[in-house]
Amino acid sequence: MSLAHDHSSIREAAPNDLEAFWLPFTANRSFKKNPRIIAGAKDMHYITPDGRKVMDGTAGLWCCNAGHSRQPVVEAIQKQAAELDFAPTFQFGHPKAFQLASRIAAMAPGDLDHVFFCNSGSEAVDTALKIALAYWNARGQGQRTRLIGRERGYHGVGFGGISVGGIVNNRKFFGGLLTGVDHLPHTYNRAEQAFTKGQPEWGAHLADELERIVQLHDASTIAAVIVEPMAGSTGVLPPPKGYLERLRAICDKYGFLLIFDEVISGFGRLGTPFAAERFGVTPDMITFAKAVNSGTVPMGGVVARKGIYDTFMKGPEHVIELFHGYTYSGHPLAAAAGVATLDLYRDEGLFERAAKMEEMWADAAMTAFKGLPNVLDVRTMGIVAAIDLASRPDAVGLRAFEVMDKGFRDHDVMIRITGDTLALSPPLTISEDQVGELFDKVAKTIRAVH
Ligand code: PXG
Repeated sequence: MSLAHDHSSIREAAPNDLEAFWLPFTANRSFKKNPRIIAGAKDMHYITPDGRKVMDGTAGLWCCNAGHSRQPVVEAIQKQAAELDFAPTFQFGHPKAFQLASRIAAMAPGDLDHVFFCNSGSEAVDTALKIALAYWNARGQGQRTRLIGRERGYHGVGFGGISVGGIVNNRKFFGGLLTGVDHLPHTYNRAEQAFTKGQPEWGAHLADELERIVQLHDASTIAAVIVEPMAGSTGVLPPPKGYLERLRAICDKYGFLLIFDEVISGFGRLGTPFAAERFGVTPDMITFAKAVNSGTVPMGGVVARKGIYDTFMKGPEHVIELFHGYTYSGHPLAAAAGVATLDLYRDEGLFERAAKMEEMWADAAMTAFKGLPNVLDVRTMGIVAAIDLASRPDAVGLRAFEVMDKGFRDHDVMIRITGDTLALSPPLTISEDQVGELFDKVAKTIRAVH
């Protein structure tokens, strides 16, 4: 192949051909007929190729908690790329990964003191599940292999995550999944909970279903229970009052490890560093990703309690204690972005700001959306709001899809959807005026879609 030919094929292929990129979790054919392209971002806004400012109602995908393209984070990434682009963390280390781990451990409650890095929420979940299994092995209880998840749970898209997860479409096409998994029931009941701000009163008893699962499988076979403290992806389900406490108590009774998947709830989304702190329930492991560096460079991780880490730290000292890790675990760019982002969160008091704004956010959401056409429920928690729309009988998901599409094209707002639920989770830098503007745009869009 001649060089000239090479060049022309590159020219032909880029930048206007949308075919090659198979978009994730996207209706590809519809998108490619009429794409929604984003070319830039700054603070609270995305910018389209024709220069239109679109308000980011979703912090990207729940990740840009500090707002977009913040100067200190941009500079930290640039500086790191010039100084140390990559270094292995298998048998070597570099300063930023240690720094970031210490910072995260300090933010996590109790003796959640050790941080294992990976590159996404999905990897974080697989890592936590593997640590749980290996932990019981190390303790001579290798028969504890069962993993308990929850209906409607989202734990990413790895085989471990979809196995313990409870989103039907994420599971049903992908074969037999992990064996030895069982599920708690989800906690949503519209008749009991509709239009609740924060934690619903009804539903704590659903944690007792773990006792039923114990009766079926026996406690000696169960390694860990994993839940999102506030279910996010399924459409935002705050935990019923007392639910997480009961789950913790039952796990303690039988010795199960309790894993909180905080990929969405971590880093200020609920007004505290982790949801564990907000709910006053300390899990044995926390998974995180997304907002650890405000979504700038792929990164995820697991924070484990001291007792878990210590269990592995035995035997000959030259022998690897946990046979697990990723080439990019603790990648320098991701770690540098993480340290700079945590500085921003601290210096701007963004978590405290979110906590203070929560009441106003919740009141404004109820005022803006309750009573609009097709709205069946509104839920809020931290700086998160979800709006359930009635499904069209012949096309589940289409009404929300049209709201998302119209919001972007006609009302300059980015909205996230799952089924017929709209989810809002803007950067934590949002001002009170911008909350009003955001809800106004979304309400107008809901009214415009029939
Ligand atoms: N756990 C939880 C609780 C999540 O919310 C993951 C794991 C997986 O993370 P990665 O980085 O592998 O995607 C997630 C991801 C949405 C939405 O709109 C939510 C996620 C991702 C994309 C969209 O609800 N959550």
